[in-house]
Amino acid sequence: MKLIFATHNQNKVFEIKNLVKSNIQITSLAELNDYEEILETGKDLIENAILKSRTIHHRHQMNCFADDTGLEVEALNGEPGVFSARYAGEHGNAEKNIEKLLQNLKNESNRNARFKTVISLIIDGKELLFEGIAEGEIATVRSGTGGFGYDPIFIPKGYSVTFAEMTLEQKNKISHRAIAFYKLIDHLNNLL
Ligand code: ITT
Repeated sequence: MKLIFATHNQNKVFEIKNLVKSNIQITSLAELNDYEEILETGKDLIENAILKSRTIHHRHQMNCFADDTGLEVEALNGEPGVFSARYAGEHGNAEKNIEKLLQNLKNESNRNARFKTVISLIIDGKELLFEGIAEGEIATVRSGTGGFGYDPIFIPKGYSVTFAEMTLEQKNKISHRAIAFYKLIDHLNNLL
């Protein structure tokens, strides 16, 4: 089975390709030479995930899925949430996004946060949604060089290290994206 992963974020492609077995072939937009921007104008993660999957399905007429992910911080009433990629203004500038988040949480003792991923799958004309959540805390300083985005400041619940200090295999056992993606895989396995 072939599926396009509707993302321009190569870190996400890397994570997901590491999770799949050989019965599913994931094609990235880069492999299709598709670098055209997909507007993320939805009001929440669900709307944005659907926007991305529908755009790419329309463009390539192939089964596909998209992931929209947000970091929800309790003390900031769920911010940055749907604005996670452009929290500090510029899309995908992880360094500045982390800086702004740490600044906004300065002197805050409630560091509870969670990553939420919504995956929108379009398969044989049907649309389905899958969700994955990873609970955790925001560290006071950055640690680690692995992963991407907010990983250097996110400590998953039950651990004392950040996602960025874990190997890809460790992050993929517990991450929001992996949890949502395993639900998608389960669904596909039932179809096969
Ligand atoms: P696409 O829309 O092309 O998929 P994107 O990077 O814009 O790529 P999102 O809209 O889902 O992706 O933005 C979510 C942002 O949240 C992303 O830019 C990262 O900074 C961050 N993020 C997403 N997944 C993450 C993860 O597993 N670990 C750390 N940060 C993550």
